[in-house]
Amino acid sequence: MTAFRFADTMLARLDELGRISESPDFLLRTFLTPEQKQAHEKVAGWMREAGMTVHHDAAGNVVGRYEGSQADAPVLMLGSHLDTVRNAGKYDGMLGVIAPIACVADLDRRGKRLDHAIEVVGFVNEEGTRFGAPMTGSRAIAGTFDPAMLETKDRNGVSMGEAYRAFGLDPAKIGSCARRKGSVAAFMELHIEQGPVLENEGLALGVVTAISGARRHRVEITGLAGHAGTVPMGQRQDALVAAAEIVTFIERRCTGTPTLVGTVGMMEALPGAMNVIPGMTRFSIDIRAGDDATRDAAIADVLREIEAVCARRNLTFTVTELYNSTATPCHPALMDAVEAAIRAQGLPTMRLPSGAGHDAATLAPLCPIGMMFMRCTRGISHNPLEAVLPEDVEVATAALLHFIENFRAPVQ
Ligand code: HGY
Ligand code: MN
Ligand code: MN
Repeated sequence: MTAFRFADTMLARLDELGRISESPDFLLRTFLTPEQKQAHEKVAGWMREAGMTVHHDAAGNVVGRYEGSQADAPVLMLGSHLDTVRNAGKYDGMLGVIAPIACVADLDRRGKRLDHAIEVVGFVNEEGTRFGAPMTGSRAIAGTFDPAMLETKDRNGVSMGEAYRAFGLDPAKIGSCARRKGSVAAFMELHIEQGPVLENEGLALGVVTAISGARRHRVEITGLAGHAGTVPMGQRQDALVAAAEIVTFIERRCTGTPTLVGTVGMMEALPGAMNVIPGMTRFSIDIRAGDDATRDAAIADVLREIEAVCARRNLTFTVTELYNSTATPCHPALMDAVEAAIRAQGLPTMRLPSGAGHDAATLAPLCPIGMMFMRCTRGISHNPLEAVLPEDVEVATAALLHFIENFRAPVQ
């Protein structure tokens, strides 16, 4: 063990959370599961050890609070998500919860209180892995949760609303999580970069300038299941071949435009037998860009292509939009404060945009937002190969503590 002030405990905790999984073979911790409950209870214990009071809000977020000297001063909120993608790494999200807890624990050890309270939030369902619709916890706090998302279903046909009730929460109360505008001075999120830029530049930490806007759709194409051996090639209504044409169109359309990316991450061919022509396919579309106009133009072209392919092949289709987030700038004063905090560690830094979505973007309607990026090895994320350097964890936490102790509420 080294003599780090923060990193040893933090990495041990991140390993502990990394072992709370729905699968024995890979990390998977999704929304409204026993594993969510287990992870949140562990985090709640660490929050209490750090001198915070803890509550679980109606959306399922775990919220730690470290009081300030002025009870009604707008709070400085920090945090990130505790849920994961399938076959995840153990730093995406979790780092941004464990680090501010370590900062508050340090303040508590020194008996230091700020004028305002500090809140650390472990958000639920930032990824949308189980139901497709993401950002549930941060939307609840921002007051932008859309109850229609309660109708989205997981792969077993369980709706988000049913899952809430089975978990012991009343989805009708999610609206009570919404914070009053002006009650939160700012939201700050530490997150791994999930890309190669910082590592390529030899930098441990970066200042996030803006967060890309993403839109997610679920597509269902219906043709006619048939016998693989008897239906002539020219008489098929093959839903999977149509989907394949659309997937390659998405790649072509999203290649060559800076910041524009398109991904089909999930694909189901039904009924799913080797000797049956797929009568139905269900797949996801995730398209994002640094600006909404670029993204929306690509999506319009993709939707036209879906219509054209299905018309040509005598198929029907439905498209459901699950998520639509706008490209979100970080607050200039918070960017400056993050930069100052990084430089106070004696480090060079840079400003860079985030291609990944984050809870911070969802909170922008509520309060000024800022993000600090930390290098991750080879920029790999959403993959168990996700890795960080202990010394980066140490200096990121020291910089975050500097940000917290020098925080001045930006003008809203
Ligand atoms: O999809 C994203 O950008 C994030 O990991 N939820
Ligand atoms: Mn992620
Ligand atoms: Mn994340």
